[in-house]
Amino acid sequence: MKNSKIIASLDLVDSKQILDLAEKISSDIFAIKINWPTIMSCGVEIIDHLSKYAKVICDLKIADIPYTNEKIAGIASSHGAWGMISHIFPGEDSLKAVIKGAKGAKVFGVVSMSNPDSEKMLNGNWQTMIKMAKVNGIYGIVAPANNQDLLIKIRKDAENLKIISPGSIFQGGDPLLTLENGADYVIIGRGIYESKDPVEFVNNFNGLCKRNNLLSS
Ligand code: BMP
Repeated sequence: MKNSKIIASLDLVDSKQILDLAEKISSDIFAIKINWPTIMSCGVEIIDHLSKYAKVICDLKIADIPYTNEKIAGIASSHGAWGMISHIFPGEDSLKAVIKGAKGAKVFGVVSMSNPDSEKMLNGNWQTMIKMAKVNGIYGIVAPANNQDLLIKIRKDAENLKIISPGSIFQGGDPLLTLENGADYVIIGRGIYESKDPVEFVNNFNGLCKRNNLLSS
């Protein structure tokens, strides 16, 4: 996998379209993220197929009781997921069950979201959720690319946790600024798969990162 800061969110519902796009861009991105619409439309095997091209992060936003969480995480892991996204808000027992079910796959916890109304509910609790992420030793967290003030605060508090950031381009965030403000990777969906030339898009963005000293080589 390429030295890239891009996690491509291939939020499509046609297997062939997703696999064709994965084949084209996989050498120029860090990872692929897929979500519920994709898995429900293409079947869970889409994780196995995509894993041949790139690291796959399953955006499952796991938020159930521990018994169910462990099963969800276990299924994603058994199909080759490199990582998965879980909610943290249901509590520590539920998060621990995700970690157990993930069997070594990386767990990313949601500590804030990019939709405007998350400011009214979820985002105010980011510090508590980061604390829980650290105590339980998960790999990373999700923080918004379209709320730089919040992202900067989260970066300061997150220490070694990796930050992956959605909310660029179609949701108003600037992906380069997001990396400059401390996100480790930007999650980009429509900006890639709705662009005229996704390969050109990812190459241009990798070039921009390089020129801004955000990539080591
Ligand atoms: P897009 O770049 O097309 O806006 O896609 C962003 C992706 O990140 C979508 O899959 C969305 O579900 C996800 N996402 C988000 O936009 N905001 C969040 O706070 C958390 C997400 O996982």
